[in-house]
Amino acid sequence: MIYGRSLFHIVASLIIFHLSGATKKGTEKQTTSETQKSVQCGTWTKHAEGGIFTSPNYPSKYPPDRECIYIIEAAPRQCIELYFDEKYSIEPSWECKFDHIEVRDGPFGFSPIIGRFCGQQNPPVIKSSGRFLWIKFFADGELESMGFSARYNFTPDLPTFLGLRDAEFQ
Ligand SMILES: [Ca+2]
Repeated sequence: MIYGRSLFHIVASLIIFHLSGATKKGTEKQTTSETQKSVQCGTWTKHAEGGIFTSPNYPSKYPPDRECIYIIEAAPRQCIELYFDEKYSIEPSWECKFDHIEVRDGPFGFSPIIGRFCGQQNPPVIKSSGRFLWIKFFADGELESMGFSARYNFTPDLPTFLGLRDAEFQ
């Protein structure tokens, strides 16, 4: 009798486990067809004094199905420094395949990738090698979180405090 009951319990657990597995698979399927569904958002920004941009609704939860592209442009001979606020949370997932931020060193979605970020720990300070940073925020169809706030400012692209460095470039 006891054996039968615990067997029932195990079977029930397996069914629940299977169901939650199926839900995640459903999410994955949705992710592949995300491009038609996602709402576009984001900005192209080049305020000389720097600025701030955030995920939609920050610090409240971002909505599902979003793809925001932020492009930061510095003046000639300037680079960009990007800082993420500690109040940061993006749905964690293996290799950030669900919600994520992607940062690229250039003006395009095919520029060299600097990093892909999600989870509870805000990304480290990011520096561009040139005048542009391309940043994408992506949210899939379920499980939303607080999102991010990022601050950027511009710095000269050559370290002027090092005479030695200047000599290298001549
Ligand atoms: Ca999500």
